[in-house]
Amino acid sequence: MKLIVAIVQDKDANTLSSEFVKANVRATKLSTTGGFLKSGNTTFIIGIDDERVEDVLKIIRETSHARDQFMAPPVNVDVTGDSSMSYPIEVQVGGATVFVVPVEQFHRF
Ligand code: 2BA
Repeated sequence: MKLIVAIVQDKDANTLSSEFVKANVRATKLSTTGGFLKSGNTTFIIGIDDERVEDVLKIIRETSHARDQFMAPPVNVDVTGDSSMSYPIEVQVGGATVFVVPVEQFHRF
């Protein structure tokens, strides 16, 4: 068994949830926050048999889209107290960041 941790953009999360239900993949959806953009994203945790890992990755790959996003860096203030304008920078986010890790034990009580 493997644990798949998939971080996706909020915009793709509902479609991905529906695809998991359709494919009979059990998943837990968490509201998370990206450390860099400090904005919301969605993390799915999925416990799945080894032979179904590729199916799950395919669903995630086909449902998650890369998008360009702008972020405003913090305003620079120097020692004299003068501030200088900082310009928005563009970063490409996603499609999905996925970790696949082995599961030592799985219980449902
Ligand atoms: P964020 O940390 O908010 O990062 C959003 C996007 O900003 C990243 O997209 C990347 O394009 C850019 N970025 C992140 N850190 C950067 C840095 N130090 N310098 C320049 N650009 C940077 P993705 O790579 O697609 O990541 C999307 C989200 O996936 C991340 O949101 C974070 O929540 C998660 N993530 C990505 N890599 C991770 C990792 N190694 N461990 C844990 N979470 C990760």
